[in-house]
Amino acid sequence: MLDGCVPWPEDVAAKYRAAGYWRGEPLGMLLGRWAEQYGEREALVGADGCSRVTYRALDRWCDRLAAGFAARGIGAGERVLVQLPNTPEFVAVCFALFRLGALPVFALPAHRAAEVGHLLELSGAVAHILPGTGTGYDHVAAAVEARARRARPVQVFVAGEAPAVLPEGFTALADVDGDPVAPADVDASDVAFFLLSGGTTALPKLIPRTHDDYAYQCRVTAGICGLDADSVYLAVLPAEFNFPFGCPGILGTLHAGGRVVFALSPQPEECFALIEREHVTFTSVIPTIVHLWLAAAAQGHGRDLGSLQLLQVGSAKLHEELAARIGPELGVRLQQVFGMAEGLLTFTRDDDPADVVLRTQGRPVSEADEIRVADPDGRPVPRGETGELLTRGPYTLRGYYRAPEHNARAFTEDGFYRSGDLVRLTADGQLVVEGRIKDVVIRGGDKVSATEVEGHLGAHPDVQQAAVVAMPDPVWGEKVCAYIVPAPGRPAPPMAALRRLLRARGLADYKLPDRVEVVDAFPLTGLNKVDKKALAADIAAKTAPTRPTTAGHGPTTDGDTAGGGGSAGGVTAAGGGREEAA
Ligand code: OOB
Repeated sequence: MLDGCVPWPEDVAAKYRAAGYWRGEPLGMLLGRWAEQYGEREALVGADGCSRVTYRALDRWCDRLAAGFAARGIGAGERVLVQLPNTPEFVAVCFALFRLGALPVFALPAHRAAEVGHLLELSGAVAHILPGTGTGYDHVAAAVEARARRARPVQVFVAGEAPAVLPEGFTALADVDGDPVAPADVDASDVAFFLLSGGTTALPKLIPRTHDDYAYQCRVTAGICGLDADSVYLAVLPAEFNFPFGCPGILGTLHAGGRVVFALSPQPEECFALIEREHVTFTSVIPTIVHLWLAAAAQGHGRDLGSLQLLQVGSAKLHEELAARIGPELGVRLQQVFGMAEGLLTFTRDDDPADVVLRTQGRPVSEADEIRVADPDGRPVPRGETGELLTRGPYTLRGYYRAPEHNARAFTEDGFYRSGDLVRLTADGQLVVEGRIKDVVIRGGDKVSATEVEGHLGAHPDVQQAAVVAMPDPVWGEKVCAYIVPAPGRPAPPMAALRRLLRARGLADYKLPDRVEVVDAFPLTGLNKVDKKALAADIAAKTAPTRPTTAGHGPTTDGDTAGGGGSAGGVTAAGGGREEAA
């Protein structure tokens, strides 16, 4: 296995192979098989409806792209940062790299210089594939600037519409082409790509996913969702995210011979038009998008959504009241999905009673998934009681990439991953998410590490100390609230200034504080740590619809309301925000 990754113990791996979970089939080879099976059927459709790619064409496209990458020195074991919008090109790039045994490292299009720089560094990537013009952010200009500062320059490939003249070291993805070469000898038990962790640490960790484990995940979830060649999947969430990529999402649909349609934004105008035009049968979204779509449905959108059968909702807690509106108001079957880039997935099932679908996050997708609900000492709690979710199984990692110290804390000695989620199991084994102990804000579906944002806020000269907590929000579930203790004798910086600072430091927009609270001192726990629970309770009380505000100097919004943008393609459900100039 790739250096820096933690393999499953040999006896466990042998068990997964014997049970048929791991079949020794590399993902690049699977595409070849799908092309033989499904030939001239359509595999991918771009949002504009003009780019339509059959299985056979996709197979050829990947071969030529792989040859072009190989000619530019990209080979087996090398890492490539992939940061692309939802387009057919994204899939072609992934499979071209899989065929070479090169490893995509998935970044979100919303990521900026700070995240991109860290990921290039941590992964040791030799190349970065990024979007051209028309995405609302100049990724090319940012890459030019970053290149000047970087000790080790990487090749840059520009997808979509590339500027007419590209700087030295930049290549238009459209020019990457070559006559197919013999595919690399890829071991399916080795790493195929890296997903990003939803970060408890200041900087995201890389999650190695193997060909074997991911192929299994796609197959098993496609089976549960009943996918077949008539399935049409709408990729609404950013494709680099585990949920749309393979739960069953894009890869699960291709495995079944169905069609994948790409949406460039989660806005109902775009998505409903695509559902109608392409007869979409299923999609996966976050609760914030459910809010958006229900609001549009209530207003009457004039689109025929009759083809849509299944709506998977996950990545953040779906409240029962919202869940209950999905069937009646959108005319689709709801499936709750709890998941993590690290592995474990739980789904509610087609034949579950309404109660289970509306109130639980379902049960594991694999009979080999092991779940332990543990107390703070790691001892299992009795069934029905809440504790931390620990898990291991045939598609759950055994260690983050190049992170031995963190791994020692994040995994038990017997290989269970400590998720940081607080859950309970119902009498019939359904998982219910009750909260979390990890220091993460789940904004829409985006995971924001409190530690990361606190570090950047602390860089402001007028900030003595910062603490970031989740603030309840009716549409986003949670938003980012920063508590600030100003430097002695200094005025508290206004929120707009803090947001500008974080942006200038290259942080993705979805991590910027939505609200800033100024206090003289932080409440402390018995162990003299900042009592974040107390801060979270304070902001919850202040933002509760009926209760008056309490302590503190109050928010420093000074007329500046944070925008609603999320990485989920610019969800603006919370709307009504005026954004300060960048
Ligand atoms: C998905 O993956 P990540 O890696 O972005 O985030 C994982 C975390 C979980 O540990 C949990 O804290 C939270 O997101 N989460 C949920 C949830 N699904 C995920 N919290 C409450 N309810 C849910 N249904 O978010 C992800 C990956 C694959 C499929 C679906 C979601």
